[in-house]
Amino acid sequence: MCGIVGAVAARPVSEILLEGLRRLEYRGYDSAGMAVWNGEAIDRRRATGKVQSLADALAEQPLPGSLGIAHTRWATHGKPEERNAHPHMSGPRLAIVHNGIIENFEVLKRELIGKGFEFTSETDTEVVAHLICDQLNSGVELLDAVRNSVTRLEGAFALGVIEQDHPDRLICARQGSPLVVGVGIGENFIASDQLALLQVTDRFIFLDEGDFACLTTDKIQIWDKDAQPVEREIHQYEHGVSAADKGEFKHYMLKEIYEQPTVVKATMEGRIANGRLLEQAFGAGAGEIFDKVKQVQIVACGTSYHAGLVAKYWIEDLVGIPCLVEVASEFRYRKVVLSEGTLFLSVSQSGETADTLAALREIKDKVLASLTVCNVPGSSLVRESDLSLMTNAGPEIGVASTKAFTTQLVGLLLTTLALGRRHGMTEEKEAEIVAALQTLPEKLEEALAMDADIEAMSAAFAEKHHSLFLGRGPLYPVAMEGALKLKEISYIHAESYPAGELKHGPLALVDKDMPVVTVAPKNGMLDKLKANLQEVQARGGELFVFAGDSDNLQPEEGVHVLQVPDVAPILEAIVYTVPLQLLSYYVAVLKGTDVDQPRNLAKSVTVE
Ligand code: HGA
Repeated sequence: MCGIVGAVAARPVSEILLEGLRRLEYRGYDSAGMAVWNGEAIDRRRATGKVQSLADALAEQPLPGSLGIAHTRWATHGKPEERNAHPHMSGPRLAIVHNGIIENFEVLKRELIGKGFEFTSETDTEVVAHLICDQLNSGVELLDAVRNSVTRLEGAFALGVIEQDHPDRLICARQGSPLVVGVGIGENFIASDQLALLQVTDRFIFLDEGDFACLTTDKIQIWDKDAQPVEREIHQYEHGVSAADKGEFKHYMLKEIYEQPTVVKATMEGRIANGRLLEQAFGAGAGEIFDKVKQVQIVACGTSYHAGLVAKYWIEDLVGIPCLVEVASEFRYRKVVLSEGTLFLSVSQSGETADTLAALREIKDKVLASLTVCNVPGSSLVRESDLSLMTNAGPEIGVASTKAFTTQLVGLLLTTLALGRRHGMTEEKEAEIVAALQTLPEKLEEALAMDADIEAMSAAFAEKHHSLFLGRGPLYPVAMEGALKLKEISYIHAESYPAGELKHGPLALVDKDMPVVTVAPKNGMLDKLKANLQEVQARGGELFVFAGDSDNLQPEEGVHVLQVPDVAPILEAIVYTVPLQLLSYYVAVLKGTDVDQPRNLAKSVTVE
């Protein structure tokens, strides 16, 4: 979602910047722009729509010069119009690009208007340009002017700044939004991610939270959040894998499973600052809407429906308001009765899922507001919903959804926090969940380290025709998702049940040919779950347990136990998904099915 590129070089930079923007297009955006120092002044071009529209504008009126910044915008404050596109300028003097949200922009804007600054856009970003200019006007040196201004900002930002009296400097800062420095020879760059700069360098510095940097053609100076000069390590880019390239992986699905630590981080970036959720990440006016919500109706299909079911546990537990979840193909065709104050929440990878979209169109006028948690900015669901939260998973090529699911869960947990804040969740609770979320990338890495053990375990499934997946609480939808993955790519019949339902029917199916997979974290339900497992064992069923407390669940004849990393309870549903994804992947590989394009299935279900 949206992106920044910047360059300071001895050669013209506009082509480099344009190529960088093209490489960031996959993130989604609604307009693009560029500003370059042309030797006499800072000149700027902006265009709504595709980067190609900007390229056309540049072909007509080029931007020569060797210092520049460029941006693809996904609007949070102000419509996607040319006057709101970045870069934003303060007079002719200074241009900036910004990725993120300035939460206190209204206060700052009033102050700056009071000082005589004129605003030409509706964005939050423009305040940053004028704040810096205000400092410069009172004689503060450029670096200090940027630094002083940044300390006044609340929210999330990655910033690139150029100024006419210092045409040799590219200044940048980050807090909560991604920004990397690309290290060149006699030239240096900034960008929202490495992919944007691979045409000019393969050496990168990852800025830390609160870092501030000044780049010239031959020097990179960095200061940390306490304004202390710091040296940051230069990393060689090694992956050679682009978003739509399998790289070293045998299948897209495996690559996408392995991308999860990175993409869940991307889902949180720009949405969390100083240990708190940024409510405005959902769109303008989100807070006022969340205030009035009395009930949530989630509508989705397939994997996204499972994500919605997990969210129901979170919302009812942590927000304390009712949450209903339904598959879109049912919801759209029946007479639904919704109480006053309903927030319609759609979940979709593509944002084009036909049934979900039809459900939104059907219900839009009968609900308080609509929100979508979606992976494709600019998609129909995003355009037609009042509020949206992008999952930032990047392109998902494998038909069986993996990283889209875990990033949806992160998006839904952020939604839970946003609702919770307006419905009595304490700041401590919010901070506790945010802190847990920040450990998630690392916990997912640990779960991925189970790979070899799961591959070994998969042999037991290759010859089977049926299987059962069990879970309790929010882990029940995780079991549903595990069963769906196995069905989709290995064509083994898999059913999921809340473990407590076993004795009400499915136990009749259990025998030695029915593997039973269980997700069993270390929580209050473990003892109950153990009793359920004994029911299976007593009927000769073979058990495969992904356990949080393997000391308490010992392997024995017919019982296989794999230890899952110890995680905060709120993260269990996300982390326990990973071993189930790996299990279905390895079973499918053993069976020799078409993992990435399973028979009869399509990626984005845009038809009914
Ligand atoms: N809040 C700013 C920047 C949003 C963003 O990161 N877009 O790329 C705006 O609405 O312009």
